[in-house]
Amino acid sequence: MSDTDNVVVTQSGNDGSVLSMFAVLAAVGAFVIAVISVIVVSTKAGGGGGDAAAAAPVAVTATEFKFTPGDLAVQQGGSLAITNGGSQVHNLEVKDGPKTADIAAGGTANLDLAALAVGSYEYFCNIPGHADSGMKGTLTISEGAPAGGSAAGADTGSGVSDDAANHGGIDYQASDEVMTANLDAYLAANTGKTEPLTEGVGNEVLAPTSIEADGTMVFDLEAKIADWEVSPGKTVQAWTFNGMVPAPWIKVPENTKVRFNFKNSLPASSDIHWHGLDTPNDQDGVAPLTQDYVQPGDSFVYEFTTSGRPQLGMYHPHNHGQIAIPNGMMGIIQIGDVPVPEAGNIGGFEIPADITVSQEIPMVLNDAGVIGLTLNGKAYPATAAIVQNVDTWTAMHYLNEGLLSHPMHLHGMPQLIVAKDGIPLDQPYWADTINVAPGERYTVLVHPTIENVGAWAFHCHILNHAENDDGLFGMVTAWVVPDPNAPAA
Ligand SMILES: [Cu+2]
Repeated sequence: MSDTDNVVVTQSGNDGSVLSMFAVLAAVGAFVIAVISVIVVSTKAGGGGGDAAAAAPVAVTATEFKFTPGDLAVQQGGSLAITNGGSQVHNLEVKDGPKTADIAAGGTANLDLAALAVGSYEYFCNIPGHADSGMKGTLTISEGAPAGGSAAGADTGSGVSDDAANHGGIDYQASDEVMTANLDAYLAANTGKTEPLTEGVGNEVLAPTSIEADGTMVFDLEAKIADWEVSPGKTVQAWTFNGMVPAPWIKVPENTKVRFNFKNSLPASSDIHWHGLDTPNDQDGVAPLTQDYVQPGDSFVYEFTTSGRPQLGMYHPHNHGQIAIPNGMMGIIQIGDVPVPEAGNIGGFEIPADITVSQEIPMVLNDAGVIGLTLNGKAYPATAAIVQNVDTWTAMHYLNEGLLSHPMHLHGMPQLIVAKDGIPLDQPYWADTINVAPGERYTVLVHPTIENVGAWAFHCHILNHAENDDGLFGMVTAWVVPDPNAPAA
């Protein structure tokens, strides 16, 4: 196997038989939803505080990923009673104003708004990524009792009900209609019937700028802010390498000299850390520990010789990493080829002696910053389907560049884990769900047989990373195994 044999799937749809999958795909419309229930706890306002405020606290509930109600009206001098009805930690911060401490799932907090003058304010959850996922709204402070009063004891005004049949006030039928429309759009784009749903594709393989006489491969990487369309109509100001999210995929052979000309066009100092690669200490890219900051407008040259063994690294800034990485500065750097297991029996499956990897798929996970809950920088329905023919071997490289763990679950076929953090496993093993923690990499092989024909859901199994009130969203895509016996469309 050589690098040139490998095909990077970014948008699929080049396989005519995929079109014949439509019937199967339609039947998959209910994928995931069958196992997902959205748990949203509604609340009424707690009892009033007993202090002399003109009105009792206004109730607001935080869930993944919204506040209910979204628009808050509070009389001047009043307060908020916040309940975390979700499954993650949330908080509530008024922009340039007061904020709560973090509130654990099921917890409550009161927020005194007495310091706020009459006017309109933005408020949000300040956990990274949550505001961008929808946890924000408008707070209006009024002189008298607010019109339509969302005061204590009143209904929240958004149809939220304590009725157990309708947790969180979701209109299930409307939700299904949105989900069906999203699936139709996803399928049409992934079968080439329509243009891609978003502009821009990440993980493009980076060609060397030059290769010097001694074989040194030279690459140019520029850190810069660029527009990035995460999902249809949602374009954000991403922090990028070379304008794409994820960053360009760098593939280099073993035992090879590399040089990276890094230019920093960000408004912040930066660096590049080669996470998981063998480098000399002064090339590890951790300013100011191993090098000076690379200031805005400045450049830095990284040089090292790649390892003599295969490695799967990720590259990202260390300096201001908590902002830069979730906002998009995350990429794969791969040394050598995919490790494949030796012939034999693994967990009851016969592994042949002559495995050829027919395609390599990057799977860069994120959950925060302006990019948010995404696969390869795109949120469903803008995610790319993975298309794999029967009896072939696909390698997938998971890299988690986010702040949370993501149990990545493939329906229908198990995944053979062949490397952890780029290091080949002596004893590869099969799993249908692989929990990828921040910083981790897993390389897996998938091998569908004729029994596996169909379009299979593939998603993060933290339920609210894959579903919201509009059905499937975020970290969801499909793994499509075309029927080799289907007539060409
Ligand atoms: Cu997840």
